[in-house]
Amino acid sequence: MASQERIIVLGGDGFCGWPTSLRLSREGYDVVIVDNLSRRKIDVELGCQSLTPIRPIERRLRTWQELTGRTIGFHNLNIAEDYHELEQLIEAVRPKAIVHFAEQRAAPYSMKSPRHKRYTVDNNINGTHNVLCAIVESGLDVHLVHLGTMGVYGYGTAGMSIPEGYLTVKVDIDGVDREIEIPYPPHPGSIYHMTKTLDALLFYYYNKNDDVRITDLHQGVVWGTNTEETLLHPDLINRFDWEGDYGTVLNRFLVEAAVGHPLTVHGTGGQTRAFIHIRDTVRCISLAIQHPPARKERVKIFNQATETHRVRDLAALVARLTGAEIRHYINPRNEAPDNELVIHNEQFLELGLNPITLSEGLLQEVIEVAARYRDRVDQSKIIADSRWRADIPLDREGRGLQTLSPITQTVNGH
Ligand code: NAD
Ligand code: USQ
Repeated sequence: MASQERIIVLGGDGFCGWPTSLRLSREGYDVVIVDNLSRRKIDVELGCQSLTPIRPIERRLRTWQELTGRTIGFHNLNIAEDYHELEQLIEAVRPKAIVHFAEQRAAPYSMKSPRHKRYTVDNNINGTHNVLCAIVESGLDVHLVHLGTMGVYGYGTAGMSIPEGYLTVKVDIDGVDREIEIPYPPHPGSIYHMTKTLDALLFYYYNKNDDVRITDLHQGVVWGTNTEETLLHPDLINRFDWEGDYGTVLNRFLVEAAVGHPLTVHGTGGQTRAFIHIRDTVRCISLAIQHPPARKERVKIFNQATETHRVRDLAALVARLTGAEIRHYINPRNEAPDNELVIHNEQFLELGLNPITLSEGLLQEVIEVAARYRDRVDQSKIIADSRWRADIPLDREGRGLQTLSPITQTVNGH
């Protein structure tokens, strides 16, 4: 890597952005974080806190500087609103790449109310558009690396493997069969996921019209909490979401087990999702920065996920490791009760990613973190109370598998 290469990390105070910023700094990049700390404010709105005691950003950065001698810059900007400041920052920093994590990322939060739907759309779409527009206005050749989601594809695969972004289809052109590649048809399952499909259209346009070099990482559900760098000092600890809106499924099950709450399986637990450990998230982003698309190359899309699991299998695994009770709740979401999911992810493997897969060692590590901080969990915030439609009843107790199927069918129409 050439010395003095700079990277701007948008959303660098968040769950994926913080460990990525540390990793990139350690690799020798000059890192500048932009974050409006909205995620910390949402904790206040929801009346809960990260399982782990995260420090203020200023203290995080001071401790990193004391430990490593490396400085990470910080700018408190709202990328969805502070366009002029963002554009000036890009011109001043002249980054090799911008890594874009700065979006409202919880599907349940995006479905809570009309206000939350509108906030998620305004924040995510304006933010992404401002970044693209500012790159073009700066006149610089900046590689944009965006964190997207596997959820843009939906989770129904019609019996095939989900390709990395582009689908090969056969069409009849003037009576001759031709194969063409088209962007995979979007099939979002929440307002949040929908914003990621709209982001993809913005990328398509700015890549086509302005030759902006873009990598879109379609990431699966992230689990785990620590990376090599966040383990260096307690001040560097990563955030860990567990409550009903932001907590993701496997991390939630591990916290629920630690506090003696039943594991909250939504519906039958037949949903299959793609997963990645946070340590592979940071590796993948580093690899994506090292392998930018060529100028005028189309948007490069990677599936950033290393394995797939069915929700009820994850619950069974956590129950076996911890003795936790499994309980089935009416699914608050409008999603298929069962799905198969097979994905392609060869591009990162070819670049040298050696994937971390679900192992008892790594699960134990998270179980230990959960046990250490379990007093910080307010159990009344565990059940997901955001529902995809007003006619889905809120289930605080868990109805049991016997009564579940008819209720799910009536409510969700599946
Ligand atoms: P997070 O909420 O922990 O971090 C997002 C950060 O962006 C926060 O620090 C927040 O304050 C900041 N931010 C939000 N809007 C902003 C704005 N307008 N201006 C400036 N800063 C803003 O989320 P995360 O889990 O780190 O996710 C990061 C990205 O990765 C998201 O785009 C998400 O869609 C994607 N992703 C996450 C997961 C996961 O399981 N966590 C999985 C797949 C994809
Ligand atoms: N689920 C449960 N019980 C729970 C929580 C979730 O059964 O207590 C189920 C959900 O109903 C869903 C599945 O587990 O079927 C995954 O839910 P999740 O909350 O772990 O993940 P999701 O809402 O899809 O969103 C997360 C991140 C998001 C990212 C996405 C990747 O919050 O930012 O985009 O994972 S993906 O799922 O591949 O689209």
